[in-house]
Amino acid sequence: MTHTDIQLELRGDIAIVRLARAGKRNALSDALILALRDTFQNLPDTVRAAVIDGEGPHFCAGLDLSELKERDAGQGLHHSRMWHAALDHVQQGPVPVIAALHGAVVGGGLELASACHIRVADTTTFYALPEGSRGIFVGGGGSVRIPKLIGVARMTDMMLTGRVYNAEDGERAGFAQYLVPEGTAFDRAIELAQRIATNAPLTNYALMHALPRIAEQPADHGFFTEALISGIAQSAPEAKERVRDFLEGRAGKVTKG
Ligand code: 1HE
Repeated sequence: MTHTDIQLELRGDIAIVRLARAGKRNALSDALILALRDTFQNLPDTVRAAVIDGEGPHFCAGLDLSELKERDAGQGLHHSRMWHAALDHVQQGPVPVIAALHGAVVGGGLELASACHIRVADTTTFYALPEGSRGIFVGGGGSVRIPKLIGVARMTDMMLTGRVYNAEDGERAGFAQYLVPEGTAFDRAIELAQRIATNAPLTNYALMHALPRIAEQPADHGFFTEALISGIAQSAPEAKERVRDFLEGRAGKVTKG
C-alpha cells in the first residue's frame, strides 16, 4: 500500500505511522482515512506496537472540510461508517497504538487520537470539537470514545460553546496520559512503544481487547470475562517464565515512579 499522505516507517518492532499532509494541517480526506485503515490492517507481523504522529505544526485539523460540501444525507451516513471502520482498525488492530500529539488535535483529529490506546501530548497541544460551531456533529466515533476520556459533560460543553482545552487543562481533563515539553511527544511515544513491545503479547492483547469490553459489562459478567482472560494469559509459557524470572531474582522489582 502506498499513499503519499501517510508514511509508514518500521523501526525494529515499532511501526511509525505519520500523517504527512502538513500543507492542509493533516486534514483527513477520504483517501487519507482509507490509507490509515489499510496501513493498520496490513501492519507486518513483526510489529509489536505503533506510534502515530502528524507532520508540520499540528497533529491533525480533523475532517477535510473541502469534501464535506459534496455529500447528501445518505452519503454522510456511509461516510461516517467508513470512519468508524477505519478507526476500528486503529483501536482493534493487532498492536497497541500511541498517539504523539502536538498543536491542533481537533474534530476528527481528536476522534483519531481517541481511538489510540495511549496519548502523549506536548505543551503546544490543544483540543477542540469545532463540529459544534460548523453546524455538524462528530462522525468518526467521537461521541462513543471521547466521553470515555473526559466525560459526557465536558464533551457537551466543548461542542455547545466551542471551548478549547490547552495542553495542561487537557491532561487534567483526561485527553492525554502524558504531558511532555514542546517537541518531545514523539520521542516519549517511541520510548513507551518500546516498553510496550517487551510485554507478553497476550497481556497486550487482553488490555486492548478484553479490558474495554469488561469495563462496559455488568459487574457479574465482567468478573467472569476477567477470570477467562486472566486464566488464558497466565497459562502462556511466557507468563510462567516471567514469573519464574522474578522469583529467582532475574527480573526487576517495581520501583517508585
Ligand atoms: C483545512 C482544514 C480542514 C486546515 N479541512 N482544509 N476541522 C476544523 O474545523 C478545523 C479547521 N482548521 C483550523 O481551525 C486551522 O486550520 C488549524 C487551527 C487546524 C491550523 O491553523 P493554521 O493557521 O496553522 O493553518 P491554516 O492557515 O488555517 O490552514 C492551512 C491550510 O490547511 C489552509 O489551506 P490553504 O490551501 O489555504 O493553504 C486550510 O484551508 C487548510 N485546512 N484545516 C480542509 N479541516 C468524521 S467527522 C469529523 C468532523 C470534523 O472533523 S469537523 C472539524 C473540522
